[in-house]
Parts: sequence; structure tokens; C-alpha cells
Amino acid sequence: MLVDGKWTANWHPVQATDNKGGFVRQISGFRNWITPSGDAGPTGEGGFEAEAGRYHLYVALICPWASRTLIGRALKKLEDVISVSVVEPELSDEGWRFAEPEALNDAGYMHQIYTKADPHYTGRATVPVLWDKNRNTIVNNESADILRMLNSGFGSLADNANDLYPQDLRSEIDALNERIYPRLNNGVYRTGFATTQVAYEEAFTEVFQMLDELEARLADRGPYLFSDRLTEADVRLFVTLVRFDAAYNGLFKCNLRRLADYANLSRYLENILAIPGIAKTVSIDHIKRGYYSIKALNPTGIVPVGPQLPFSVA
Ligand SMILES: N[C@@H](CCC(=O)N[C@@H](CS)C(=O)NCC(=O)O)C(=O)O
Repeated sequence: MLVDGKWTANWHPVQATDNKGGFVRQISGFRNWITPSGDAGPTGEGGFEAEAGRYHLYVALICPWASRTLIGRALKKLEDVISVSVVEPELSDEGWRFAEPEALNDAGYMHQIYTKADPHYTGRATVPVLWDKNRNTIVNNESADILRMLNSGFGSLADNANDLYPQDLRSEIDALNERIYPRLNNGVYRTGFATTQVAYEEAFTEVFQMLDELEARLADRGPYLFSDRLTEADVRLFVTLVRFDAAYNGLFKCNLRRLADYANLSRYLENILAIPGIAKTVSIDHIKRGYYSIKALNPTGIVPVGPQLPFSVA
């Protein structure tokens, strides 16, 4: 990670732990918002007006949080408005690495993007990052915020046929996100990175309780979480489900059941994958190579050949 703008050699993919050996994710540091007028958003400062060609996303295809933003960009048809750089799937000794010096900022590593924005930055150099080419800084590095600003911050530059956070569903979406994030999205990480049996079992139980609950919900009111309305809650759930059998079931020891054993969740996954633009945000190759490169969990670095997945993507 970066400490006062310097890369520290004791980088470790396992983030902080609490006093029970549970995994604790870092809070994101840049929280400004792009808005149609350039006025400040809910947090941070103003001056980030929506403009075609001005903003850039740094993502990893292994990363579910970064994938939320790629899906938001695809659903709002912002591919020609916001450019993208993809890091290599394997974590290097200096964190995320670019295959070739990255064109926009001539960076070899993601941490250089952070120190370009703030030469004294302290924290982990995470993806996704939304970069402003005009002001040469990071707008925001929190995927939940970025997904919302892709939905409504780009005004007429976006295709607004699909509102991912409609006014009348906001409190229900917020409530559902608040259940799914700790138990499932982050729950699989809490399972995989637990350093005590008790923390592992607690997280494991919550993962499968949440999957069972969602399986039942889709039977009642599918095809999406809010019937026929696709929302950000679906985007946030999808990115975890699509990684489940390829990475979390094996590497993170979330192995009570496979996702393929859940009929409704499997159908849901396939429905979302069939939406134009979504399948190309998913790379099972990057997902497997990326997760299985985490040395703390897989010292040999061997990437499993299976499983055979019921859906096909690149
Ligand atoms: N709160 C962030 C979390 C992002 C995050 O944890 N990204 C991981 C990849 S999945 C990362 O970049 N990890 C690198 C590190 O921790 O050094 C978000 O949702 O945007």
C-alpha cells in the first residue's frame, strides 16, 4: 500500500482484520461526484462537470467492485463518453500492474495514478478509479458512488431509458444493498480471508443464508430483484454471482453449494448476461487467474482448470 505517497514493500493482499480475525475492507478516499452542471454531489467538491471524453475508468476485470462500474457504463451506453484501462489480472508485489505503460498517465502501476492525484496519499491503491483528464486527479474511487454517477451524472450524454436508481425504489434498493453487501458481496471475502475458524464459519453461514433468501425472492418476484425493473441492486448482485463458482466456491471455501445448484439464481445470471453489453464486461480467464494469484490463499499459484460453467463468456 501507499504510505505518504511511497509504496511500502510489505504489501499484502489480505487487508486489515478485526479482533476476531475477520476481514475489514478499507474506506475509499476520493469521494467527488460528476454532475451534469458541475455542482458538487452528495460528498466532496464541485467542478466535475459531465463531458464526453473527459473521464477515464481504471478497472480490473477480476474485481467485482470495478465490474459494477463497467456494467453501469455499458447499461447507460457511455462507452464512447468514458474511456477505460484494464490492469493485469495478477496482483504484483506493487499491487495492480499495467501490461504496458498506461497511455494516459504513463503509469506502470495503479499506485502511480494515486500519487499523481495526491503525492502524499496513504492507503491501498484500489480499483475502480474514476479519473479526470482535465484536472489530472481522481474524481472518486468508490464503486457504489461511481455506479450512481454513471446512472444520473451524465445527463443527456447517457442513454436514460434505464434508470438504475429510480426515485420510487430508492429506499428499498438501499435496504436490499445493505443486506446483500455485508452478507454476500463482501461476505465471500470475509469467508475467504478469515484468519480464524470462527470468523470463517460466521461469514460462510451468512453467504448461504443470503443466497437462499435471494433464491426465494426471485421465485416470488423475478425476473430481477425488483420484478421487471433492472436496478443497481441487480448490477451489484450480478458481479458476485458471476464469480461464485469460478472463484469463491473453491478459493474462498464458500462450498456448501455451487451457484449452479440454485435454479432461480442461475436463470437470473443468464438473463443478465444476455443483456447487450454485459457479457463483454466479464472475463472468467481474468477472474480465475486473478483470484488464484493471491499468494496468501494459494501459494503455488496453480489456477484450476474447472469448473465447467453453465454459461459462456470470454
Ligand atoms: N470500496 C472500494 C473497494 C475496492 C476494492 O477493494 N478493490 C480491490 C480489488 S477487488 C483492490 O483494488 N484491492 C487492491 C488492494 O487492496 O491493495 C469500491 O467498492 O470501490
